[in-house]
Amino acid sequence: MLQFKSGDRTVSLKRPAIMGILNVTPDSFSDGGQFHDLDQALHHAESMIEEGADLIDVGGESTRPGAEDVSIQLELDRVIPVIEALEARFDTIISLDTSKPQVMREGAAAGAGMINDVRALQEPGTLEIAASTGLPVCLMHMQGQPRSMQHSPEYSDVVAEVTQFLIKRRQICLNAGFDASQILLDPGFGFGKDLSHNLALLRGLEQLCAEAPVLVGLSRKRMFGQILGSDSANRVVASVTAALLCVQRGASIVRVHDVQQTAQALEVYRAVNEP
Ligand code: 7PM
Repeated sequence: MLQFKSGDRTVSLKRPAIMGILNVTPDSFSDGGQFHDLDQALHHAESMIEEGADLIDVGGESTRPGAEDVSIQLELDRVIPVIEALEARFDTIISLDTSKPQVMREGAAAGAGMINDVRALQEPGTLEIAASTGLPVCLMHMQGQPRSMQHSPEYSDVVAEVTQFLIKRRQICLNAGFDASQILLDPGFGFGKDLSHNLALLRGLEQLCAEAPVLVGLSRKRMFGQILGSDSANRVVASVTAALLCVQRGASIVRVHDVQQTAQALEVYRAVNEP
């Protein structure tokens, strides 16, 4: 599986790819209204593309620990205009971060090129709808739900359990009609995992990478505040380091906020590994 296709666009997975995280939560400090938010999002996306993002991840539901659910209409209102505008302006594949079937359907119609589901297509209706879009999908592991997942995550063998879960979900997607090359797996760093779980997953990432192309998201996560021993506001260097460690273990796509810095690290990685 050296590439995945999205319509007429292809992302080569021979080299690690960068997915830039686009913030589309409304700007509460401005009274500029929806146009202002959309304009901000487009500028942000444009900079990430210039800095080297191969994909842009658009999400209208906050999955941060403790977050409450967002209504279908609110999620659609946040993401659809952004997807339409990105699709009209850029060639970059748009990844849609959602767990709702209606948002998957309308997002695909608006031009999304990939579905990123932190609930791994387990919500009612999502497996069928996602399969019907024909788009590639990222299946992520999460223990519990965002509201309470960090309360006391427990595993007997976190690497084995996460890997087994993802292999099972992947098989269910294959049965539903997905092509093997259209399925990415993601261990879900920080989603119902404490620091020791996150570190074990990173350490053992090769096991998952042996199964399918892997996407990882560690960017600016709390685990770095814990490692650095302070609630360090600046987690960029830590995040880039961890992204590189994942790529060394075989990750195909890194989902990041800091595209330019990650792109520089991957340039060095490539220069060493592709003489
Ligand atoms: C607070 C904590 C805010 C965590 C936001 C987050 C992933 C994802 C997210 C991931 C995939 C973030 C996360 N994380 N999708 N969505 N993998 N596939 O850092 O690790 O943006 S939300």
